[in-house]
Amino acid sequence: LARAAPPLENEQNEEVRVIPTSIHDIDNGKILGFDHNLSEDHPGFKDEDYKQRRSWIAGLARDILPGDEIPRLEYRPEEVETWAKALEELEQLFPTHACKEFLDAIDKLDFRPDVVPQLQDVHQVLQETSGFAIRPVAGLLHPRDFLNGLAFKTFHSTQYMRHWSQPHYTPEPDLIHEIIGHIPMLTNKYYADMVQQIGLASLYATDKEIWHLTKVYWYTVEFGVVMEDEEIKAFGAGVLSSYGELDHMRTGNPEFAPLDPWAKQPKMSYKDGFQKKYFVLNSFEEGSELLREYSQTFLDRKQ
Ligand code: NLE
Ligand code: FE2
Repeated sequence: LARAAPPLENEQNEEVRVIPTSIHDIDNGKILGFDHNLSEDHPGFKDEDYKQRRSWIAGLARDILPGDEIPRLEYRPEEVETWAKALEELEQLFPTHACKEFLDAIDKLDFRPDVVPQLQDVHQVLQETSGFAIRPVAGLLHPRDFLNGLAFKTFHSTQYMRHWSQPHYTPEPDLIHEIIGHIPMLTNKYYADMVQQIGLASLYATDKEIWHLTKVYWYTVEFGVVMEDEEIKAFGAGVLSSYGELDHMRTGNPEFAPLDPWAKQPKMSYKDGFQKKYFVLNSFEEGSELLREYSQTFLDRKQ
């Protein structure tokens, strides 16, 4: 199993980073969190069966190299039910809460409540639309590896299902979040370009800058909103995949502010529940322009 080369050290014993030149240089094995050792506040913490199932699914991802066929899973009845519940309830809010690019995309994807989509199939759809690829991953990747993947139009995705007891909201990425939140938006070319720009910037970023870029990613790709005919609509995957968060965005009286990738971004955490502040784009054309300009400052470092 090929893994990325370990970092080299220079004479001062400082790490010298090797800038990845292809997706094959990116390690999908460094999992920071949300592996099967769930924390006490996780809805599946006491459910041994859930934990076992989840580590089994996560384990499959460890051996997948870029370009490999993604294993098809046979989802269990309670997993299909969780998917169905989430999809059916989200679909009630989408027409009024989701941006038009998302609505167009999800219409074409034609998800059904009785069939949990397979990563390999949505990967294929992305290949044919924006050219993005899906690579399965066991849990939360190191931010540098995750962001670097985006530079090579690769989206690292989980494959396990959230716990059946809480279909409306999970703090972590899971299959429902990836399939409903990320996949439809990633079929849109302007959006996909915007996402890739964050990835390109990450290739040349220092460790400190990686944390800043993670926040830029968080406040756009995960929790971004867009102005549409004077109404705020969701495009961030973390909003689109959670009934609770979508509703909160409209009725929870959060703050809204224009996105400025150069500015200091608010602290982000998986543990804080719904967002208190959302960042607004005027359009994806404008967003991709803005992020292109931003990432250019990093790309200028390239020798
Ligand atoms: N809260 C989201 C959901 O329930 O789908 C997941 C967010 C992952 C960053
Ligand atoms: Fe996500």
